[in-house]
Amino acid sequence: MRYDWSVDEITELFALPFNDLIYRAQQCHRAHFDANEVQLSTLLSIKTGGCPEDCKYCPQSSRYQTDLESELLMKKDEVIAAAQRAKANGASRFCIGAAWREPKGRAFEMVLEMIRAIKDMDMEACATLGMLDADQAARLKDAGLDYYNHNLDSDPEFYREIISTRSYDDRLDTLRHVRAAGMSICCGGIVGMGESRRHRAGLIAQLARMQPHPESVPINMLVKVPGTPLQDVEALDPFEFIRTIAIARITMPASHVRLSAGREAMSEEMQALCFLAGANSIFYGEKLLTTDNQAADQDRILFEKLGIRPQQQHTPSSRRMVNA
Ligand code: SAM
Ligand code: DTB
Ligand code: SF4
Repeated sequence: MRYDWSVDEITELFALPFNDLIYRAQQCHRAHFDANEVQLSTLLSIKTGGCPEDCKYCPQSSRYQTDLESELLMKKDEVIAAAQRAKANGASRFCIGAAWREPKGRAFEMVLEMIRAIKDMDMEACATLGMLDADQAARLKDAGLDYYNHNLDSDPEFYREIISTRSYDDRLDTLRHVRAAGMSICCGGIVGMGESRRHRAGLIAQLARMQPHPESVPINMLVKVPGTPLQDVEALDPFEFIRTIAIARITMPASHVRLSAGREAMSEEMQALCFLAGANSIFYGEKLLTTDNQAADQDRILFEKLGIRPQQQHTPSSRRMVNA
């Protein structure tokens, strides 16, 4: 496994003929995974909108006028019911998200209870709650959390054009706390925000230089939400998105690369090319956090056409014993 990828080297991968790039990605993919298996994660926004941060892509920032209604923290019973539905539909991981800069006080305690309840249902649990300190990371681990999602979003240079209220180093600090607490990391970014190819290479280099690599790497295509500053940004060429997936696969060969936000606007053929390029995880269910996702029925039809199987759940009881 390599952890020394340079931005130049990754830029060279971007410049390969498409067929050569996809062939290399398939070879890496097949060396580490069953190429016909895709992991399914279902998202739930447990605290929607009203976020103090200024991420220019995000409908949940209180700074932008979007159609989104802010909501209070969900009740534990509602979260359990949603997790049960996700499990019944075949998802192996349930991921709860909150529009916070960081978790605080009583709300954090309630999230810990939600995580314990999800773990009691024998599902993998993931959360994305903003920045964490070392103590919060340890408490999430103690509650049974398997994965923490915290994205780098872009390379350090382009990042400054997208977010001013939280630094790149703040993000790296949170990721260090997650790792030190013994949780798996889900970390990726967004493309299609008007960044250059060099910036995309810089994002992949940041992720691929993490040692160990993030276990999950979500590659999001920007969902352009009216009212956000990025609402009118020029669309990214679909092949450039597929190349980004392929390069994530080549540079982080044993990680799950997730074809994440933006699937609703992608053709079946484009999604199939993403799977061919090495994507082996998706968000599954009608909604992402606040925007629409491709319907589960359509996913089932697409999987059938492509002969793809959902990845079976890990044996959670053995995992719990490891965590104990
Ligand atoms: N508030 C927490 C934080 O940002 O750390 C957690 C939730 S936040 C919504 C999780 C991630 O969703 C962001 O880091 C970003 O990568 C992704 N995201 C948000 N809005 C998006 C959009 N319009 N298109 C694609 N991805 C988006
Ligand atoms: C990730 O990388 N993408 C997900 C999840 N991690 C939390 C979120 C996508 C959000 C898309 C916009 C929305 O639905 O609000
Ligand atoms: Fe807040 Fe997260 Fe949205 Fe940024 S991405 S505005 S931190 S909810």
